[in-house]
Amino acid sequence: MKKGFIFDLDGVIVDTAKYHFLAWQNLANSLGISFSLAQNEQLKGVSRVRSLEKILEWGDKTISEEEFTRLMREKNEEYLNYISKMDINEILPDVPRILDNLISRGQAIALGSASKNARVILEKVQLIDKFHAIVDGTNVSKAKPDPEVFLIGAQQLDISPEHCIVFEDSVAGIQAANTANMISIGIGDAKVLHEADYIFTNFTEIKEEFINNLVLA
Ligand code: B16
Ligand code: MG
Repeated sequence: MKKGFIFDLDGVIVDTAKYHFLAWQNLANSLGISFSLAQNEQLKGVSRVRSLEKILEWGDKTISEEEFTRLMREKNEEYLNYISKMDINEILPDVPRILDNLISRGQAIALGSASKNARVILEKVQLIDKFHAIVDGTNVSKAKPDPEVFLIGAQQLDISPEHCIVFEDSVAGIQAANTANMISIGIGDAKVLHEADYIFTNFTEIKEEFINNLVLA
C-alpha cells in the first residue's frame, strides 16, 4: 500500500542545531545574555520568531520591534553563512538508505519542517530531488505542536493522515504528528521523545523489516 512518509529536517536529515547554536549564541551575547547548549536544545523545532522571544525572556530583556527584526535578519545571515558550506557529508547516517528504500517501493515522501531555509539546505546536501512534496516554514501559519505542517504534507502527497508516518526529533513535532493522527517515529533520546509511537536513536537502528511492516500495515 502507498503510504506517506514525512520527514522533519533539522535533527532528522541533517544536524543544523549546531549552526543555530553558534548564531543564536552570538546574538544573545551581543545583548549581554548568556546562551547554553541546554537552552539551544529547547529551541529545536521552534520557529525563528519564537526562538528569539524565548532568548529575550531568558535574558529578561525587552527590545523594540525594529531591533527584533534586525536581530532576526542578522541571525539568519550568520546561519546561512554556515549553511552555505554544507555538503552531502552532513547528511545524518543511513538517511539516504531509508529514503532510497522508500523510493524503490513507490512510497510517497514529504518534508515537514519549521525552517524557512529548508529548501536551500536540501539543495546543499543534494537530497531535494528525493521529495515529492516540501512543506516548510514558508508554507505554514501555525508552528508545531500544531499539526498544520504535517497535514499540508499529507494533502500534497494525496495520502490520508492515518496512512502517514512522521520522523521527528522534537517533542513538539511528535505531538504534532500524534494530533494529526499519523504514526510518530522519534529520532533521538527515548526519555525525551516518550510520546512517540516508536523511538530510535538514529536511522542506523531502523531495519528493512520495520519499514516493510509500515508499508504493509
Ligand atoms: P529557520 P525543523 C526547525 O527546523 C529547527 O529545529 C529550529 O531550531 C529552527 O528555529 C526552526 O526550524 C526555524 O528555522 O530559522 O531556518 O527558519 O526541526 O522543524 O526542521
Ligand atoms: Mg527537528
